Amino acid sequence: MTSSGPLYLGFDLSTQQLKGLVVDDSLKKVHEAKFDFDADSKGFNVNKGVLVNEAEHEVFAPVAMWLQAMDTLLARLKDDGLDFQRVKGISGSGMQHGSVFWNADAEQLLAQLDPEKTLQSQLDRAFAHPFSPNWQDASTQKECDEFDAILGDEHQLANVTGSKAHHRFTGPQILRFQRKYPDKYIKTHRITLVSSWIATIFLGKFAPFDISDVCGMNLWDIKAGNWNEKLLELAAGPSGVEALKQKLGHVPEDGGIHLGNISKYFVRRHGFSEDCTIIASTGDNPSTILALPLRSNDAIVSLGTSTTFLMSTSEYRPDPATHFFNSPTTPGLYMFMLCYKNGGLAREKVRNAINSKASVSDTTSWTEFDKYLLSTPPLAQYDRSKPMQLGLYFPRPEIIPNLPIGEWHFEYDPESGNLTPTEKVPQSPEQDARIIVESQFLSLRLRSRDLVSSPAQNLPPQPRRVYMVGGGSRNKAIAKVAGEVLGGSEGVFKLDVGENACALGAAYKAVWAMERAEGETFEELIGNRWREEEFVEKIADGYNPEVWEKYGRALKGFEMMELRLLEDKKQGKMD
Ligand code: XUL
Repeated sequence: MTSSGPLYLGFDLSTQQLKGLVVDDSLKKVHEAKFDFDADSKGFNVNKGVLVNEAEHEVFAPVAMWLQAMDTLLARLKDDGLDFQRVKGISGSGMQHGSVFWNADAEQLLAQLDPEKTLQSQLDRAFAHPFSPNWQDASTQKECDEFDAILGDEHQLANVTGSKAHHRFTGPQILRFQRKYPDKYIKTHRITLVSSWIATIFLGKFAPFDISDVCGMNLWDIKAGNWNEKLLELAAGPSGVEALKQKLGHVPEDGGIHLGNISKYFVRRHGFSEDCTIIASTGDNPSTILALPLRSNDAIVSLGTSTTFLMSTSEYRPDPATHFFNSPTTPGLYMFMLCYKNGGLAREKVRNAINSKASVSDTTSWTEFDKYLLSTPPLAQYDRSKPMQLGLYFPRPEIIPNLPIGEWHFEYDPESGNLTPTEKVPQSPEQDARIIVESQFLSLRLRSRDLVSSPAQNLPPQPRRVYMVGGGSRNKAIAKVAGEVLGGSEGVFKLDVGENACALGAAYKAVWAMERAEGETFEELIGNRWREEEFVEKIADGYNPEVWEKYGRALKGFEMMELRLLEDKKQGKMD
């Protein structure tokens, strides 16, 4: 790269922050900046980036706050020394499923932005509804039941759209919006996802959904490559399918499509080059798998506010318990995903209890948590005559499995198969550190076991590599346990910019879209430029036959525990 070489800018609009990350054409990160919604935004009163209406289980974010964040973030990138003139391509990553409802004035407002004024001051009038339903929203149970039923059952819906109905998916959200706010729905001229919202802002006109993120709506028929009419009809309500189709727009097949040049507003206000190209933006999870040239049988574990487990695969094997999406870049490949609502916040709760008991002054320190995580034996089983300790920790209603807020503990004897409920672990909260981390990884192992294959001769099916990304990837103790539970014949790795994987994936998508040769896949282009020694670090060993087998025995008890709790829920034993 020369100091005048091209640069590529990736944005990541996630639950708690907006980030911008810039790479050069050798994939090296050269700039980054962030805007934290709780700490930096003014006038929105959000907590962890969102607002909550407990009574209706609604979770949503003010769209104007994202505009404010974008105004500030661009200034911060400038302060970081970014020469906007060199930015050749921009793409984005948006938290999945969230929708933005634009009004009929939006098109004109976007096209005529005054470079003397901020985005927030001009575009806060562009929305039919000021809030974007967030992926943590759980207000759509009724609508989900209708979505699951309309094609026959949840299996059929998963076959067609890649997922059964989920509260957060955009189709059920649109259905509820349309019923709750019929006037606002009629006034909605266009609906964007968070990802296409980013592209829209920079393009200065409506950007389409991308071929991967559209699979997070429960509306898109993945195999047919089109909207499913029955599902659209359900979501659209009285104003009909055609009106909804117009609000949704068309979906280009090519994830690397050049949507157009950057809006003049950014050229005049920030000094971007006129020919800077806007590339389709995708969801945060599809973007994460673009942060490296992922091979099949490698797995990514993203430890953020949510926990997600991602693999790239050529097999489309939908199941109501999992998700399949189109690859954001490569036709014929799919992204397999597991998504949990309880991740970082649940671990933090245990950490806080440990720190409070030990009177640690820095309440956010992980030192004590890690100490107990590593000193407690697997499954808190000190010798084989004792039962294994299993537990589930859900400070938020969980998706996998579908259980309400709660914490449950069981003892499991793998010899007899006996599973006995208990109040808590023998030494709480210290041993909870081990049990909560194990429980999160056991759930991943349980649900990905049919998708992984043997990575080398004589090895049982397991991932070849486990890559850790997201805020939790900083924690090497957690990485060690991830390897013990999940395996990983080559080990557990951390990306150099693992905490910004989504933004990095977006920037790489822009590199690929702008620099690909005819027919060159994302994996080929990024694979050729990838510098393993510089970009990844091995942080834990991965497969250890003895411990891995032990967790294999625990898996049966873990599955029984979940089934028993689901049965209790069905019988009304939980409120
Ligand atoms: C995925 C999901 C979350 C969000 C926010 O289905 O809901 O992972 O994308 O990260």
